[in-house]
Amino acid sequence: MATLIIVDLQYDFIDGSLAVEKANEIIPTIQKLIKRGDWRAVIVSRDCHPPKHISFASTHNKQPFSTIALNGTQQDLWPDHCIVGSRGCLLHSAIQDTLSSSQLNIHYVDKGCEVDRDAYSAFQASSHDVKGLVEASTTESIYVCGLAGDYCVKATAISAAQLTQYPVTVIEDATASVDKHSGWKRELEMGGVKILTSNQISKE
Ligand code: VGL
Ligand code: ZN
Repeated sequence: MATLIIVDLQYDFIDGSLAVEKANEIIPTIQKLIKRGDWRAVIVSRDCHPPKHISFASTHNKQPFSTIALNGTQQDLWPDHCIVGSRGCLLHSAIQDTLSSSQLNIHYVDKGCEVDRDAYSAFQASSHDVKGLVEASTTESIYVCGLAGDYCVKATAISAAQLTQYPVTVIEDATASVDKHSGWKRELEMGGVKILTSNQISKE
């Protein structure tokens, strides 16, 4: 059996300040995946930022969707999003309800909680040791879905492939992306991550 990682299915990425085109279309697909019920573990990540977070363009008086050099790395700048305690930070209620009514072994992990550090990968969550959680669940493989395909899903899948010994697959019809260019898919493949549709994985 496998582990399912559901990345950042929060209102700000669906209909809020950083809405990803067609994000709402992946919700039924993800509900169906949860309802398969045969996951060894389900890890549900949330982007959780304090006000004035380092990734907010407003913090630096810059335009959103730009990049600045900061502490020797490139920091992407976004509209304010997923502020702890706001509606935008909440998981979509349909996903939350489907998770809550399942009998699955669910771990909620929060990332990006420190004001001066951004985190795209669920494996960078400060609330949990996600690698330890996956390994403790005696899983055979890892599937990743959610938002956004070209940012946090990509980063989570690539770190899963780097940090664990399990095969990693991104479920293509259960993710949506900020950028319409498909360069991120090539990056996944170069990172050793497979890309399949939910129908393909149900036949595996
Ligand atoms: C994300 C941009 C900023 C994501 C998080 O979840 O993909 N994107 N913070
Ligand atoms: Zn963020």
